Amino acid sequence: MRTEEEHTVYLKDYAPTPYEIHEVALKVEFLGEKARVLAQLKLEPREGTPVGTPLVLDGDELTFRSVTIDGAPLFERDFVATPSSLTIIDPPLKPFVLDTEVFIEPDRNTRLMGLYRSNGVWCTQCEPEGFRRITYYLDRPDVLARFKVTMIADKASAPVLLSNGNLVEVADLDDGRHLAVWEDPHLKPSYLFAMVAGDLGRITDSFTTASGRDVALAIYCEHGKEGQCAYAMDSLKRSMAWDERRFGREYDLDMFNIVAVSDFNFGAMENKGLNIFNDRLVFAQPDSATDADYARIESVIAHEYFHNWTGNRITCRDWFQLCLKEGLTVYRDQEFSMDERSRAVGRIDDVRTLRSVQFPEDASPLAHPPRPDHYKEINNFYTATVYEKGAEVVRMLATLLGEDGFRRGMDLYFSRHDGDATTIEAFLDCFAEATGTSLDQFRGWYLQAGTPEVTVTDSYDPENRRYSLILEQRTRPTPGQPEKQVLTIPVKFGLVGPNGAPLEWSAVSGGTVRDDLILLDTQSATITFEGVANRPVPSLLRGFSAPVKLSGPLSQEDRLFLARHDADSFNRWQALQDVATELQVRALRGEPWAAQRVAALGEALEQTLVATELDPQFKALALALPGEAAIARALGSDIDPDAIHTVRSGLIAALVGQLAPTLSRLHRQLAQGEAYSPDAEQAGIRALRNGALGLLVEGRAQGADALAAEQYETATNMTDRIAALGAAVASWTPDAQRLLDNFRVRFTIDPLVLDKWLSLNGMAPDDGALERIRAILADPTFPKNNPNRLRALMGSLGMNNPTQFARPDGRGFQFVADFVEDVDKRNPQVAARVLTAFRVWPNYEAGRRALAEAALRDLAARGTLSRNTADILERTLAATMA
Ligand code: B3K
Ligand code: ZN
Repeated sequence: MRTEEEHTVYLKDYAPTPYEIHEVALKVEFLGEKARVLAQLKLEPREGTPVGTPLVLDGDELTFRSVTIDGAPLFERDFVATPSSLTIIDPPLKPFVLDTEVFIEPDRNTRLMGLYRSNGVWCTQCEPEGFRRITYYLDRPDVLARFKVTMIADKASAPVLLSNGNLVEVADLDDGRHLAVWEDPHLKPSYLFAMVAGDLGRITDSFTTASGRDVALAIYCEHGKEGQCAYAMDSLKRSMAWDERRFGREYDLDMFNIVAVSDFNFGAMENKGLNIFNDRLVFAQPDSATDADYARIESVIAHEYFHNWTGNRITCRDWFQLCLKEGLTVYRDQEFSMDERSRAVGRIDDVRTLRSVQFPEDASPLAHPPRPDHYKEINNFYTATVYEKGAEVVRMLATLLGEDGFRRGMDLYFSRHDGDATTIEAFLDCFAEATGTSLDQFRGWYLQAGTPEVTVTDSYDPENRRYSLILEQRTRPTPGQPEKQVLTIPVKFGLVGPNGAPLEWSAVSGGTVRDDLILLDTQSATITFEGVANRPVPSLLRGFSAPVKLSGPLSQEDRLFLARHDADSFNRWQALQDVATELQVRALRGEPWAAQRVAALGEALEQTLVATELDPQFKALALALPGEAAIARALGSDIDPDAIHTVRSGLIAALVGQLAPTLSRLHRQLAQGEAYSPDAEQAGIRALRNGALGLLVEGRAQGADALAAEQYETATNMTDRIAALGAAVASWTPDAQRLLDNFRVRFTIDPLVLDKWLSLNGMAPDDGALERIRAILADPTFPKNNPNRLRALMGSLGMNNPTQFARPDGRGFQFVADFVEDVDKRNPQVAARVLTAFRVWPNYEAGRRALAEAALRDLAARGTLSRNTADILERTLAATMA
């Protein structure tokens, strides 16, 4: 495999730069297809830098024009300029000013890193290493400087000129051009730099901070979309208020701007004072966005805003520390969404995401710790492990230290490190110091890959009224980490008595137990409770208090008992999931269906559905039985997706046979008359109603297909319409193709709605799926460079279509590999992301395993790949050597 220049970066090699940059003055002229960038850097050798240490600035695809130091041009022997670096051989050993001039080509930038053009609008993406595609720089997060930016563009085509910080000057120039000068008073790393120039509409609002600062808020968007930005604006204001209330954090500039763009490699970016968003995370109106879209917009707006403190004011020393800002900020946005909506439901949702995205990563050849210690391509480490597991680690910290202790640690972190580029160790030190707790062992969570498995057995001695729990932890080896450390695992628990009430105990010994928390910090622990009147049913890992796989001592009866009685709503939900999973795993291992057990699950679901104390959204989650991927995870190896599909369909058909009357009644009764609102309460009712419909269709209940078709036709909002269509497509009913065609015609204009259609095409389980996808990609009108479109279609095929991706004839693997090779030439980040669908390949049964490996090897043999894609491919294939 030939790849771009290759090198591995190691955490142990970290050293500060020999030169510091204090100030940056950029002047950017937007000239048709090109842009001219003049950069003036005020530099100073760091104390101790030896004479003659070269200054090496990063670049990437830059066209060099000129360089001066303190105003004087350099001789050719004094510097080396290439598209990817500028080296000053022997810089002055005192403060000096470096001026450079380069040209760049935003119109040809299909990688969407650096300065590029989306729908005619110039915009930037610099994290992690995009600034070097704009100008020569020390492009790393520990170089903090003050930025002043002058933008010059044609006024008619780019009336809006935005950058970070505050607008300090505007002026009209001759020949129709104008300029804007922006100054950011805060020191920042280059990855937080941003610039937007174009013809955009906007909505405005304002927010007054707790200490009385008036902040002008604006969301910029394509003309005509202003009406779709209201929910994002509302989410922003609620986020600003929440961060003041919950963490005492205020905003620190006079303006806060958000720009929605159509071409963006991921969700959004927290540039200081100028967040840039993928438009799918800004635009919402009831007939094109679903409840889930609204919730996602709320959480990402919050996430990027919260970065202002966790990420921007306090940033990362190096990219190994990425989860210092990402894990912590995901934790904060999860808490925000739970406070704004429902805690119980939010927790289940977050755990579902963790298990479906991060657990598979952690069990794959791509497994890595939340804080990795080496990388070849940092873009490949914006992963579920860094984000979602990173958030779980922070959540465990909060669980261990309690609400007050956690807040004291956060306060210390904010006060001690404001203005720093820092590390995970420094972060943990704040909590250790603020609470007097040693976190040495806890730190292992950041350094170790793999999902720990916690196995629990129990025994009850009625004579002595003694109950014991034996807990053991184990983490399997992951690539590069054959030996694993014992971790500190907080296991929240309760003992539930026969009538459903908590069981008391008089004394507890062995292990560390604090109130409702077992601290498992040894490889195994036996915990004995004295004075326990009856055999309890243990409710373990309440609220999913640690990101582990738990296998407990519970029988099906115990689980169904907890599903009804547990005071912890997470475990009520978990109990039903576990029962459904176990039934399917048994069937897949060749045991005949135990009709009685299925009936008992059906009964428990029925009781859940009619329980008056449970909220509809929770019920909807209970109805969402573990998907095919979850069953595959429970099996672990020798996966045959077709067998899983068959078994799961069998279980659903049996359950629906029992539940159909209740499900139909719910569907009828929960129809909403009032006007659509995205609030959690209404959304919960829709989720339950649509969950009922989905199950009826999946279980092939009589009349269900027609019901779905009818709902599709008569729906008054996108949530209900797409739910009906999705149900038809997922079960590939006789109406599915007709409804899909109808949807395509009905929504020709809105690209974000097109994405929904593309996703459904990507996940359709029928045998015609690949041919349809091939035809979509071959259509000359298909926007083949837009990341949203590509990911909607191909991400969905790779990640949400287990039977067609892993077809037994290997055509699914081949198809995705061909796509990766093609798109890699234009957008390596999209290609690498789609390729990660293969990470599960070692777990397939032998036939599919061989086919998947062949597709990967063939891709490796086929020519030059980007560093992004080559890195994923190499690591994915390394599994064979493990
Ligand atoms: N920090 C950005 C992600 C940048 C991804 C670069 N490949 C968005 C976020 O996490 O908030
Ligand atoms: Zn983030």
